[in-house]
Order: sequence, then C-alpha cells, then structure tokens
Amino acid sequence: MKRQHEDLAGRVPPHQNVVTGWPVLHYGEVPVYRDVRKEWNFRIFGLIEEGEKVLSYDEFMALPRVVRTNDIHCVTGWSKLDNTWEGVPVTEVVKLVTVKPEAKAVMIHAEHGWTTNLLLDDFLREDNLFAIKHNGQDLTPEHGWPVRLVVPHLYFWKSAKWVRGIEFLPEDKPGFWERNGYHMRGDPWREQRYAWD
Ligand SMILES: Nc1nc2c(c(=O)[nH]1)N[C@H]1C(S)=C(S)[C@@H](COP(=O)(O)O)O[C@H]1N2
Ligand SMILES: [Mo]
Repeated sequence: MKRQHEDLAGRVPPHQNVVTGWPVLHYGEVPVYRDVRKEWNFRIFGLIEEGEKVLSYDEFMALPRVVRTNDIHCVTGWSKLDNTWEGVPVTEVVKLVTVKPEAKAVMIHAEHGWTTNLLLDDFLREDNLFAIKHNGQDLTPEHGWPVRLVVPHLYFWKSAKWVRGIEFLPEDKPGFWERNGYHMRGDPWREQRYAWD
C-alpha cells in the first residue's frame, strides 16, 4: 500500500508546496470589459498561410471543448492539485489555420501587451487548453476570465491569463517574464525557474 506522501512525492515537483486555496498572481491590472462579446476577440497571426485570422468571442466560445484535470505549479513555490478545467484544446484552435513549416515557437499575447513564449512542441500538447471554466465555474476576472491558457507541464507563468492571441514565430523569443530573468522553458521537474537554471 502506498502512503499519501509517497503519492504526492511523484506528483509535486521539487521545492513546491501544495496549497488548497488558489493564489492570484500577475503583473498589472485585471482587465475590465463592459461588453466582452464586442471587446474580446482572438487573433492568430505570424507564420500562418492565412497571414492573420481573427475569431470573435462568439466564434471562440462555439469551438469544441473538453474537460481535463491536472496539477499546476507556480514558480514562486506553490502547487495546486486536481484542477478541473473546461476549455478549447490548443490543437482545436491551431486546426483553424495552416501553420507554415518554418514556425518553431509561439508568442502568446494577453491583454495589456503581456506575453509569454513557448516552443511549438510544448504548445501543441494534447493537455494544453484555452480554459474557460475551472472546477465547473466560469473563470473569475482575477484568474483570467474570459479565457486563459493552461499548460500544465510547465511552470504556471506560461499559462497566460486574459489571452488574446497566438503569434507563430521562426524561433523562440522571450516574453514578458522571460525578458525579466525567468527561464525560457520553465520545466518544474527540472526546476527551470530562472534564466541561469
Ligand atoms: N496575462 C497575464 N497572465 C499571467 C500572468 C500575468 O502577469 N499576466 N502571470 C503569470 C503567473 S507568473 C502566474 S503564477 C499565473 C498565476 O495565475 P493565477 O493568478 O490564476 O494563479 O498566471 C500567469 N499568467
Ligand atoms: Mo508566477
């Protein structure tokens, strides 16, 4: 029989502490929308054959959704287990465009110009979602409403809140925190916290 701390040892990356609440962490202000259906849209651009594709709020919300449960790990040291997300798989969104073969990375664009970068291999994973609900409820404004990215295999700063678009790039390039000392990739199992790790 396995003891609980042994189960957790396999699930919680090094130097992380499990929390039961859900801390709120971000740089800048929580966006306010007066009419989200008119003010929010989702832009796909960069190295795609179409040049640019823009989805309205209604179009985005009508995309096929899945429900997935996973753990999240913040670089500041907390992990939150068993989060159930409902959202649109990243692969469903990317299917809407033709990505040029020279694309190697993406920049995720969020409200107010906040960005984070991912290699294509990290971005196109089956587990990654554009999440709309957490544990059955719409995301709250401070956790990214109306849509946030969830990339569970990397530190949680890669999971952009208030996401507004994907830019396909020929090479990896640092986003907001990555320009400010965080690691380019951010694998919690290898403790890739800072640029020098
Ligand atoms: N748009 C945006 N997304 C963001 C951030 C941010 O500053 N702006 N911070 C990141 C960081 S550092 C973390 S740890 C998580 C925190 O998400 P939470 O507040 O829902 O816990 O959001 C990530 N996504
Ligand atoms: Mo973070």
